[in-house]
Amino acid sequence: MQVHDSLSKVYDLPLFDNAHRQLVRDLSRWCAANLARDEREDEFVDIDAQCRALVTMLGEAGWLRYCVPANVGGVFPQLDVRTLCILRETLAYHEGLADFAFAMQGLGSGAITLAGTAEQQQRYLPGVAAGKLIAAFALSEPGAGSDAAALTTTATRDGNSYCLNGSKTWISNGGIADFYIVFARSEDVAGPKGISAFIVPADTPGLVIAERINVIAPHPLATLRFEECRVPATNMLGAAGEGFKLAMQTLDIFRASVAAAATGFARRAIDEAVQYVKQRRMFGQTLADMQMTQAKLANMATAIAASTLLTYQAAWFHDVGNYGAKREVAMAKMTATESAQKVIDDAVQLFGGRGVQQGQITERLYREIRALRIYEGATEVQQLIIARSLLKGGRK
Ligand code: COS
Repeated sequence: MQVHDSLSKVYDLPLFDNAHRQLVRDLSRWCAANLARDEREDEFVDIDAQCRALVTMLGEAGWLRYCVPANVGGVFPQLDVRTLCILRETLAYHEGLADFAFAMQGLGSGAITLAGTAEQQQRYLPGVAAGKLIAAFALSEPGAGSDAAALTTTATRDGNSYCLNGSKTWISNGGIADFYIVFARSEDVAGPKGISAFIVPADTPGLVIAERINVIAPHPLATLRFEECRVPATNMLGAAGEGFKLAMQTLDIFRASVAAAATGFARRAIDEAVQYVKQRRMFGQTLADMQMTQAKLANMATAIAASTLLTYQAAWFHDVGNYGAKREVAMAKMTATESAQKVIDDAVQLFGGRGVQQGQITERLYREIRALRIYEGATEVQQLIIARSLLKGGRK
C-alpha cells in the first residue's frame, strides 16, 4: 500500500518547514515497517499489554520525544503542534492504538510541559519521552464532562500536603498510567477559578481504579476514585486556582491533534476504498467505472482536504501566529472528526458487506472514529467555543 497517497502534496504548503516534511517521510517508513497489524483478531485481548508495548516501541523509536520540550530530552523548545498533528495523522493512518498511545503520552504530560517547575519536569518528562512512564489526564467526572468547571473532586490543604477526594471517569490510560494529572477543587471559589492541577503518582495510597470501561474501539479506560488520597503540596502544577486554564491550554494543543488523527483515519479509509473499487466488478464493469462511486470518492477526498487544511491552519496559528488559536482549533476538531465519520461510512458503503466484517480495516476504522467526536470536547462543545469567540469579537 502506498503511504498517504490520498493527499501527500499537502506537506508542500508553506505551513510546514523541511523538518516537518522529513518527519512525514521518516515516520511513514517506520509505521509501514513496524505497525503492519492489519489482521487484528487479538484487538480485544489484553489491551493493557498491547498499549504498554506500543508506548515502549514509540519511546524506543524516539517518537515520544516530540511530546516533551527540549530541556528534558524533547526535540523542540516548545511543543510543536504541527509536529504533533503529523505524528497523530500518520500513526492513525496505520494503527489506531498506536495513535492513542502516542496521544495520551502527550495529553497526559502536557500540563507538566506547560506549567511544571524544573523539578517536576525533570522527574516526569524524560520518562514520558522514553516510553518508560505512562501518563494520563484526569479531568472528566461522572457529573462533569462537557461542563468541566462543574467538577467536584476536592483537594484539601493539610500542612504540606493536599488530600484528594472524589471520582474521575473516562480516563484514558486509567489502570496502566504511572501518573495522573488530576484537576480538583482546592480553592474556596465556585466555578473554574477554584480548580487546581496536581500530579498524582499511580501508586499513591487512596487512588483506586474503581472500574475498567470497555468501549467499541478498545483502549485502556477507567473510572478512578480518590479516597483520602494525599500528595505533597509540591505536586501542585502551576498556581492554585489556575488548573482550569491549564486544562484548557493543554486541550487547545491536543484538540488540534484529534483533528489530525481523524484525518489519518479518513485517509486510510479512502485509500482502502480506491484500491477496492478498482478491482471490484459488478454490472459488467468495475465499481470505479460507475459515476455514483466517483461522486462518492470526490466528496470523500474533498472533505479530507478541507479537514486537513483546517487542522494545519489551527496548528500553524498555534505554533507561529502569536495570538490564541482556540477558535481555529475548535473548528478543526469539529470539522475533521465529523467529516471523517462520514468519509469512513462512505468507505464502508463502497465495500458493501465486507465493510462491516470483523477483521476488515473499514470495520475497525468505523469503530475507531466514533469516540473522536466526543472526547477532548464533544462537537457541541467546539460549537460553543467557536460561537462564543465570534460573539466576543476577539481571538482569545
Ligand atoms: N485557554 C486559556 N484560558 C481559557 C481557555 C483557553 N483555551 N478557555 C477558557 N479559558 C479561561 C477563560 O478565559 C476564563 O477565565 P477568565 O474568567 O479569567 O477569562 C475561564 O477559563 C473560564 O472559561 P469559560 O467561562 O469559557 O468556561 P466554561 O465553564 O464556560 O467552559 C468549555 C467552557 C465548555 C469550553 C469547557 O468547559 C470545555 O472545554 N469543556 C469540555 C471539556 C473537555 O474537553 N473534556 C474532555 C476531557 S479530555 S477527554
